[in-house]
Amino acid sequence: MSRILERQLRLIHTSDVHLESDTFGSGPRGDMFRHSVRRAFAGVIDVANSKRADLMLIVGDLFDSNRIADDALEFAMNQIARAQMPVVMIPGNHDAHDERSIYAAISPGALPGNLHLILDPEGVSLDFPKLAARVWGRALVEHSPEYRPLSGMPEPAPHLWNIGLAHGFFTESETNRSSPITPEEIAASGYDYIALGHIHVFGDVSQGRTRALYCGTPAPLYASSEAGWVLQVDCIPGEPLGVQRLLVGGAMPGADAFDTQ
Ligand SMILES: [Mn+2]
Repeated sequence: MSRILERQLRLIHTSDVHLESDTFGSGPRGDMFRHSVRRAFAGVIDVANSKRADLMLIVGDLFDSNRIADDALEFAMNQIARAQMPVVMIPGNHDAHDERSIYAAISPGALPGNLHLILDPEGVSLDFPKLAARVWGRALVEHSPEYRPLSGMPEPAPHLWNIGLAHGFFTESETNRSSPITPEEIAASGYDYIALGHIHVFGDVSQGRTRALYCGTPAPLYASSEAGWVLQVDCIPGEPLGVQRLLVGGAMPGADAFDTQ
């Protein structure tokens, strides 16, 4: 029986911003790099607002580490608060939810009202009834070969858009990579969309009827010309998902969007 979905849903999918990297070093040069990453994250929020997205997904590694100064944390939360839609976020391996977790240190009252931060290591589904959407994700605690970002995914719900979030390494063969995600897991999910993070460049690893994509980093520094993008995903009843890459900041006229299908 086909599902009856009447509501369109527009997602903006980002990951791997890596705010506040200390690999840039100290001094003016490091500050300049860190500032450009902050600008990129602000650009992601601008894109989501200008495209009137219904939901934003931040799929891990918003921060480069768990050693983040108060002003940087405040900057990130103020940016998220600027988004005119709900934002669902999971930690990644750089900002893992372990004993040093930056997220554990934030009191829930200090989070922006539109931020749904998933910190449950076993995974949790969040319902957005007005959007006819259910979003599942789990918090990465330890980036290891034993950790499987897609394990424990519940069955998809009928009559809803089923969306998953996962921060890990897509692999078709058995390897010893940490946080592996396999084609079989994606195919078996039955979900409409799995938003992936960890790989810094765009990648389409869709399986069967489930679309699964890496959005790539929006920051201009981590993947040369392949950096600086977010994904817009349009879920339209009765149609294949529409996926577009959008350039953050719009610095290149004429190159701000192209269809990947
Ligand atoms: Mn990562």
